[in-house]
Amino acid sequence: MCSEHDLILVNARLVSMESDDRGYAITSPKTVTIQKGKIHSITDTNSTEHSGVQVVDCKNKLVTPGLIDSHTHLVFGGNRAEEFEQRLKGVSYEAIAKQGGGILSTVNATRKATEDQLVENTLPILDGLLRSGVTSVEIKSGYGLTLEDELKMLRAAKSLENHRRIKVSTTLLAAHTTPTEYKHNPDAYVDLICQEIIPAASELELADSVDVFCESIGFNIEQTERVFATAQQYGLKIKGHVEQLSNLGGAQLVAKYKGLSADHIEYLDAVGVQSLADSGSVAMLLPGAFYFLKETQLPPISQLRELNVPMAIATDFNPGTSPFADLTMMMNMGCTLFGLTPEEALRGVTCHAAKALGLGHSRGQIKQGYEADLAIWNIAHPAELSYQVGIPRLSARIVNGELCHD
Ligand code: DI6
Ligand code: FE
Repeated sequence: MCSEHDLILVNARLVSMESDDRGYAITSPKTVTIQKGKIHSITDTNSTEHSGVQVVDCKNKLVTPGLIDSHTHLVFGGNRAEEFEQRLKGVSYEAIAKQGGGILSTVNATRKATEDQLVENTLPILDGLLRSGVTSVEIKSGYGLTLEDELKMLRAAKSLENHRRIKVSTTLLAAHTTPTEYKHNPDAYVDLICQEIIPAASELELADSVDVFCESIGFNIEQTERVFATAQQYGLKIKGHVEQLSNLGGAQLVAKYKGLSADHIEYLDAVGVQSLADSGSVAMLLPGAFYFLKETQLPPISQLRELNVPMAIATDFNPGTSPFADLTMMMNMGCTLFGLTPEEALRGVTCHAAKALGLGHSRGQIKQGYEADLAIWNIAHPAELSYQVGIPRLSARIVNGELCHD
């Protein structure tokens, strides 16, 4: 875990993302004092005279909460460039999966890799995210699909905190797909998940949440519910890959278990939207996968908006459907492809993303008592974060009160 620091920011124009109804509410230049990694005070004085503590003069730059990438599959072996080639010759993602390619080819490469090799493979991808202002990232397992390999992935994910200034939340996604050895008996694989993998991940404190790919090429509703019920028994939080390629009613199941988020949700219907509104779960939008798979079914943004369902945006970085390690690019896609406003996009990678990780009380806003995870930007208006792509706009990140020039 990152150590906790004292720091003082002066002349910081804050975009705190504190309240949902005040727009960006950009402040006049403020002084932010940080003690032991937490925001201690926010005041109007902007003297640079502070003895004994590192002072950063933000020179009236905009400061947002550090961005939170709340849905990724960052750790895996190999890559899938050849499958990309195949898909462009007309073979569908589902057809490739059915032929044993797709996720299963990454499973083979991931099983062969050591924990250290997985970390090595991940660091360049993580560096891409850091350059887009990310200070917290969620990382799922799901390419190991044995007890040992799933735990290896989770350990690799957690150990990234020892290599970079980043906070990692881990999610056990053993129910990503049925491994070949259980092809003829997927229920027995669900038994393994419930009887061995979830208990071990919980006992070793390697996972914060449990996720299931609830889909025709993943797990059906009954199997998904068995995994959710077991996760709940072990005190783990619940997330679901639901209604991505079809509508199986997975979002309602997430809602039934008071899950943190229902993710993808292109095929979410009105009943599903209502269930998320009732349960307080976050709607996780993943425009990278939508774009890369050339999907046409749009998530029901206006209904989600109408019922005030918090919407998060994440990269879904993975080797098959979203090879994009830039969270601000996802903000752009959230706006251009899904019709979000840039303000909604910023909420989607700050306060709502924190909520999707169960961390809304401590991250994703610039607020007294919150963790001092911030991003300082060379921009004049917050909408620029969603507007232009490929221009390095980040001036610096702050993680736990520590200034990082990556
Ligand atoms: N949905 C996705 O888009 C990713 N996983 C999932 O459940 C795809 C993962 C992959 O193709 O490797
Ligand atoms: Fe995903």
